Amino acid sequence: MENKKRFYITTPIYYPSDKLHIGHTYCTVATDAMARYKRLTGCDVLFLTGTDEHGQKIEDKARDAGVSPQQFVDNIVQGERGILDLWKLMNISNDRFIRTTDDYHVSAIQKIFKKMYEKGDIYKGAYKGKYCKPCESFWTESQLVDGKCPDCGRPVEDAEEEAYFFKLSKYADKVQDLLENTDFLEPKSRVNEMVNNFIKPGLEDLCVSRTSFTWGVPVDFDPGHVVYVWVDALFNYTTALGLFNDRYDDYDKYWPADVHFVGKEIVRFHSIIWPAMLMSMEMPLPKKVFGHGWLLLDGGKMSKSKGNVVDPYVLAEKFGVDALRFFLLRTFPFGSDGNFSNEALIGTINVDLANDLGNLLSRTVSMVGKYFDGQLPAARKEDALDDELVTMASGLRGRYEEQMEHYAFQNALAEVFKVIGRANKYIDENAPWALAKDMDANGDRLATVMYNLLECLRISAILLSPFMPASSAEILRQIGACGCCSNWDSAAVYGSLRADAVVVRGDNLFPRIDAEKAVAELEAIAEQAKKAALPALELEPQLEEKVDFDTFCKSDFRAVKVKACENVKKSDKLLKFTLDDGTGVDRQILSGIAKFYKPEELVGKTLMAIVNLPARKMMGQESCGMLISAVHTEKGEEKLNLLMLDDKIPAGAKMC
Ligand code: ME8
Repeated sequence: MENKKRFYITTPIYYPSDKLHIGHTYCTVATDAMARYKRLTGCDVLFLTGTDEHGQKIEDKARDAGVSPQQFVDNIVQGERGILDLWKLMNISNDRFIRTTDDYHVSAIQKIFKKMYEKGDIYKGAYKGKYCKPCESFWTESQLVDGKCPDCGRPVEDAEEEAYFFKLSKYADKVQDLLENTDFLEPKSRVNEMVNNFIKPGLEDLCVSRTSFTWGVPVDFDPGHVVYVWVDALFNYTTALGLFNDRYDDYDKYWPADVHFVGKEIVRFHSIIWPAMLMSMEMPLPKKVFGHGWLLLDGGKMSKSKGNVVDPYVLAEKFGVDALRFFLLRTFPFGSDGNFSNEALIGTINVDLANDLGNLLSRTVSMVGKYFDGQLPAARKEDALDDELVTMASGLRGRYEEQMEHYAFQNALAEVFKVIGRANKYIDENAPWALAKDMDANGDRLATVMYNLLECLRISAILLSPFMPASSAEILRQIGACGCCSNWDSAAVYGSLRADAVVVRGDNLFPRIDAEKAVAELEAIAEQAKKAALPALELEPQLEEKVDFDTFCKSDFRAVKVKACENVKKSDKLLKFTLDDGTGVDRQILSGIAKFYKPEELVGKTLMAIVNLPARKMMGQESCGMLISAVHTEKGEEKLNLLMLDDKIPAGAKMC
């Protein structure tokens, strides 16, 4: 054990603010495949995942749900169909699971914070800036994009409070050097993004404590402050090994990590803030941060609030855990974004698993059963027809390893499926059914053909085992491979399967899916989930009083087009609209909606207005009519949406 190469790999620790979706599952499955691959190659692997449970977002959600923050996160982490259940279902082989609310982690974070403070790298100041609540990120004005969070595009809020700061600026040059001159961050394309967007414009010191909420690790030497959630979260990778705590004691053994797998939007935290803090702590840096892409849905990010998340439970239960794991890593290049669709999932299952792998297995196993009663004879007769297949299968482990060492899961799987495809073609070329017609003359040749097929299946199953652990084990069982010819070494030695291996027929591993039916079922489930995700609206009570029809008909509703729109001076409520109402004379309407819209967002839009109200003056300006909006309250907050019409509708069109 002591001589084994160590490999420490981590996933991000997930926010238990909502149930996890397929995007989160993607990263954990990738990490699991890498951990299993490294174990297969003989490494002593530590695979860590966990949950990042502090922060204002969780505190707010718990309040909305009427429970304590701890109860809230407990439910999402360990409740029914929670995060732990999901990883169990997905056959995730993590060795450790950290929760940032665990006592040992909390006290270790306090010590880490104090150490950086005592060193002078954390100092007290006043924080004034912008805060994105969903991302738990502070931004300066200059970092905002169109006034919004540069990561998620959502509105930010003003924040001002006494706070501690980490001297991130002090480490800017060293971090830039790390990014530009080492392989610390991959894929390489992410390096330019980090250096050009964040380091070159000037790294500012980072606000690392908050006083406006309490759900976090308390700064023990200054009550009222809680540690910024990202400081708390990033150090999980080391507290889970025993840094500043007695819970574990293998920090020296496993740190520095070999690789942190992280999604692209949190590369900034892992490749700038994390190394800078480790430098401050005088700790070794992780060997690599790999920033993977997102799974998109209809070209956009999945999000609970959009109601477009894909539920991994539904897919795993419907198509099988291994099929889902396989699909995720076979279909999308790990470093780039990929579009998730039910059609793509079903297509991959039908083509790769049912047609290619499943068929190869069931044909081979049934032919060995039919022609040899499940056990091959020892006699052989080789042929030039075997050469290409045997050469391909013999070199497969090397080609696969080359790709896996670069985290290129998709390419590694493509190599395996080239051999599987070639083996299926080999069946057709050799037509075993024809050979079987004269067993006296062709028995030895038929045994050779069958043996080559079993060998291709054996080597493929070993190499597929990090991706599809249960199915691979079943393939090895069906082809009669014993432990010594199911391991990593034997995957490089063609001919390792015993000549007289006993083959047993088993279940069809990957049944073909009726795509049309399955897609319709999934769409119905998604529709239901979308409805369930819609926020409960607090609507204005409906009026009981009736208006007679003639009175109603007197109201003149028209389509109007916004020619210009601006804020009214000295008013933080009013917007002034110059509108084309189809009469050829501009109409001016003032509307108290500045809180909800920026003027420039509305220019060119087609809106609905009532145009025969008597003119009235607001802030000294005349308003001729009223724009129609929908209003409601959501979680106590007023919401307003202008009624927008199709731009094809001409200005002046009457609404009736
Ligand atoms: O970021 N496709 O937690 P998180 C691919 N707590 N990956 C996705 C994805 C998608 N559609 N959606 C989310 C956090 N992810 C922090 C991490 S680590 C010290 C702290 C990935 O639950 C996302 O990119 O919001 C991230 O890597 C991970 O899920 C966890 O996201």
